[in-house]
Amino acid sequence: MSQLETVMGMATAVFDKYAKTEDNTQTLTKAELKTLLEKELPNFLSTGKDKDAINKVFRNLDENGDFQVDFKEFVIFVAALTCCCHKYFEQKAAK
Ligand SMILES: [Ca+2]
Ligand SMILES: [Ca+2]
Repeated sequence: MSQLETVMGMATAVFDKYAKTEDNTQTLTKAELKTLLEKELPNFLSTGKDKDAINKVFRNLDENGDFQVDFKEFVIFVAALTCCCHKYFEQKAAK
């Protein structure tokens, strides 16, 4: 697989891993999202100190308002976050 294909596969694997912990296996609850962010994005999002932060992130991600984050909503979030971090990754790659 190419690098990009690997990234796509890994994004899917990460989502599945946390989505299947509780409730609907196809979607993330707020608790599942919180664990995912803490474990997988510790450098980008610190939700630990601000108790309301996870609520804000969850509300922003849950575009259709069903109190679950589905794969599409997750991918949009990852894409948006990657855009925000574009410069950061460029600098890292240049080193
Ligand atoms: Ca779930
Ligand atoms: Ca949703």
